[in-house]
Amino acid sequence: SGDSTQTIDAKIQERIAKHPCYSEDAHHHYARMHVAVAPACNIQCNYCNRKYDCANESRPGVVSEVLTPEEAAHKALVIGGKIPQMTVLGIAGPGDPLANPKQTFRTFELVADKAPDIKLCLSSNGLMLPEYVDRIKELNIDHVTLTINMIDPEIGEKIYPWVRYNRKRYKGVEGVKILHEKQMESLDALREADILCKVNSVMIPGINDDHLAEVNEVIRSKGAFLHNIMPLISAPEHGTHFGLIGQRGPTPKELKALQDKCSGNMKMMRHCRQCRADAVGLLGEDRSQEFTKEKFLEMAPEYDV
Ligand code: CLF
Repeated sequence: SGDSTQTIDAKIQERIAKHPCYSEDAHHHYARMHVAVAPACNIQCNYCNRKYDCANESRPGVVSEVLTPEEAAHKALVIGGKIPQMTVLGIAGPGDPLANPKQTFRTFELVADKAPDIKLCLSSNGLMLPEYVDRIKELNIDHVTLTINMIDPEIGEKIYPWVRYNRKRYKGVEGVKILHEKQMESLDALREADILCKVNSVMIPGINDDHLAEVNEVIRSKGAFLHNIMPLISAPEHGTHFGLIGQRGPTPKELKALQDKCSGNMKMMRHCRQCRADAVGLLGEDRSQEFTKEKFLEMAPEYDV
């Protein structure tokens, strides 16, 4: 594809070399683990059924079991010791990690203290990110994913029925404008802090499919490193609202056409597996059942730097 012809600065190359989502090469060799410590969410997405993950996308299966920071750190250290290719700890849900800042940052602190070589990765809608960017930098969280599905509040209104900000719920376009402003501020803040920012966008046919190329332009101009356009997964059994009213996901061909259209502008991620908030293993491999709470609490962390 056209993506591979783009050269990446050697220093950045080093920062992404062991991150399975940021580097396509790395995903064959390196694994990620998610810990589900963040139950609350501050926005409502029409396409979301709150089983979500890095993408705030809905996936089939059981709802992730929410852990305390202490349990999550224990789990991360157990898994880090057992799976040698484990390089990244991500916090991605099941709500928005920055709507649960105490749990999210405490978990990262506990793990960084014992396993400083594990890379920390955070996924958020960006609503609260400007407030926490200093904390993110201090904790050496070098990878942040923002889920950005629109830059036009009128399109956003079809995706987000409400946004809760500073303890107040804003409905419709009023809420979406706040979300949009905060997402743009987040891109700027991450660029200024030199934190590698990936943007995830969910392609929703008839809603934002024609709009995501503009999103791509804007995030590129604001210094995002990578764009991951993912398909809406809509099936009524996943409980998605759009699924229930007949909203379809894009066909693989439609998705690829959009990714190709954007690939001239910036690097596109094409190997995303839309994982769950408690996924463990190589992308596309789910070993979470080996590390359920019942099981990992019985295992001793054998983490060895
Ligand atoms: Fe997890 Fe997300 Fe970090 Fe990766 S997932 S928090 S950036 S370590 Fe990766 Fe999963 Fe796709 Fe996300 S394959 S859904 S892009």
